[in-house]
Amino acid sequence: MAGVAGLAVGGALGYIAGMGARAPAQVVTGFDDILRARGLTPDEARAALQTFVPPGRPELDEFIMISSGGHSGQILVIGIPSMRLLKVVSVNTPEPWQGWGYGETGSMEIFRRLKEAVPPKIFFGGDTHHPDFDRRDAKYVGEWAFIGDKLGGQAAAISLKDFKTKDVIKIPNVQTIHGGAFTTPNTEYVVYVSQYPAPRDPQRGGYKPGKTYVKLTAENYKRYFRGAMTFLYFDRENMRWDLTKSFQIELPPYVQDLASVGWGPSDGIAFCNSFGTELVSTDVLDGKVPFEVWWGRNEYDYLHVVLWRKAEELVRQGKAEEINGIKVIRLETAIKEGILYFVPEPKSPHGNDITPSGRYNVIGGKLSPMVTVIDVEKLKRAIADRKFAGTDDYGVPIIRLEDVMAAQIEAGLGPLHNEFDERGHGYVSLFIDNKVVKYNLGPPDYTGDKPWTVVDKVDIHYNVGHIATPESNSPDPVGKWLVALNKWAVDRFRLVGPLLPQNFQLIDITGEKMRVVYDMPIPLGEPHYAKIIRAEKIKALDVYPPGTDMWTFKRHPHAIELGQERVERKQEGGRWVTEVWMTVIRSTIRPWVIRAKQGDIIRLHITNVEKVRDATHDFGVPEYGIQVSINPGETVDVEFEATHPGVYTYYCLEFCSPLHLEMLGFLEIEPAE
Ligand code: RUQ
Ligand code: CUA
Repeated sequence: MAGVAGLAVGGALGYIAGMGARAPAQVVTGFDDILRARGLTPDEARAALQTFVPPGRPELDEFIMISSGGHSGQILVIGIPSMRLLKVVSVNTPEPWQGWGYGETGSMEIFRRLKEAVPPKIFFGGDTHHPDFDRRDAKYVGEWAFIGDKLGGQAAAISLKDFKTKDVIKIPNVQTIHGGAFTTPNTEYVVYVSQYPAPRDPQRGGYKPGKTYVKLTAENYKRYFRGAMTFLYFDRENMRWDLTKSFQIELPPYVQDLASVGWGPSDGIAFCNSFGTELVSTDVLDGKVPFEVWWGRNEYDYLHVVLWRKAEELVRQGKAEEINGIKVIRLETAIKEGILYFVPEPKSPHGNDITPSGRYNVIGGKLSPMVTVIDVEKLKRAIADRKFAGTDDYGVPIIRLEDVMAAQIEAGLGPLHNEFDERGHGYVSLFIDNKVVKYNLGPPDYTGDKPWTVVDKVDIHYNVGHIATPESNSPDPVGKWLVALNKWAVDRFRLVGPLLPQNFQLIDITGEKMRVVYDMPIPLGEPHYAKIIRAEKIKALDVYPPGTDMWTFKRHPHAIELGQERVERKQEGGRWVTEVWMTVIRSTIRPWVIRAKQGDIIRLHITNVEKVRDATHDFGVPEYGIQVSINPGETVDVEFEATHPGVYTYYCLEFCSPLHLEMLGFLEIEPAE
């Protein structure tokens, strides 16, 4: 015995000694040693210290960034300045870990409704673009986040109490959307603007997926295709989009692009850019001229100016028609009632963003090196004085750019999006120049002696789209950090194959010179926009109160306590239903045997009776595609049809305890005679 013990000790010592021999200890005593050992410059070391969040100090992430998950159809939650990914919230796409679309009744219901709304094919993808927060007096609140999905033409609402999606809908009468989500100053509505125009039914108007057909000719495009600006009402009590309280404004078939919603001096005004005001021609449709050539012909496109509070009034007066479940203000009505105006803007503009004072809308030129600034005071005056330069082909009044422009700033090539700080600066992303440019605004945002002047530039890597500063596009931004959402990373990360990550770059904007301090790889294509909020505004739950239904935040009608588990087999409308009230707790699923018959509806109500943080259990049924997540305190419903006989081992998928592997049960499905 003694001999064996001796051997073991000798072996262990030998191993340690061997390790020492392979990697001679480099004793690191001070900062300088680390810099030398890692070959870091003092600047790089400073950047590391600015962004580093040591283990156990989560409060050092002062801000939370909610980013579009791009093609994943989801939302990314990122801590700032650490740039650590904290969460992926499933929105438009099924996600197994969160049990989103894998048998849990509420999420299945959302996907069922989306499928019903879009007959050709249920949409399991994504092109999520722009998130926004709920607002009070135009300032971010942080109880809700909203996002739009371009490919799906969908709108989603996410509660920031539990960071779960509560509703996703297909927006009526549109095919794709881009300019959304943008919330109005007190979250009266969430604005979503269509991107590509869709055909309208020549008799009834409106667009129905899988139904509406109009022969594609230049003439029909002009006559029957339309865009739309949608004001969606979100019912925070019921946590559902409510189309009965929403409305839509029909727009000409230009390609509507990014939107913005004003406050303060611009309160009541919603904007969106456009391109493609050339419509389509027979040459385009015959394949002789490509779109990007045809749509570059006009020197100007139109900034759309929509008086949405007035539009709301028109809806109240019954001047909207109900089409496909939403009240629509037809284009003719919008023109006649004076709620829609155009301002010509340098061709193919992109972003338009409101400065903190609410006084200016700053427009990215995309193909023009200019950032064009619209003064809403002048704009309101021009509308009040009916000072127009004519109309477009549909009769929409056009306001002269000279009459409403405050300034043009020569920023550089490819200006896309603007963000702001509280010191009177704007920041614009330059897609072609690969830069972020900082400039002074004008009064009242900036009161110094060099308004509308570029003051700094920094190189980014590479192809920046949106940028984000904390609480920008609100009256209350924080000029501390700027995140550049870069589409290309090229050489910034270790090569992992031809498909490269995107690059979120953190830029310190506190000093006179902007400094890039961090590169964050994003292995999802391609997040468009992100919004950053003061972290203390987010008041997330740590556990749910016992028996909570996440779809109502109320006690679930089928929540039970430990010991109340039961199985009932009964007839319901001519069908057999096996209904089970279950609990999960470390390390037991109760009941651990469920017997049913082939053809039964299996209906489960599973309560996680845990009361401590992080004690989440999962519930999976193999071969039936069931996977749900039950967080501490939560009660979750699962329903599926027992189509195939067999004996199936259901089990918990979270390694929740030492006896996690024993956390299982059997579902016996007896064959039908
Ligand atoms: S827009 S950069 Cu939606 Cu610019 Cu993507
Ligand atoms: Cu519960 Cu593993």
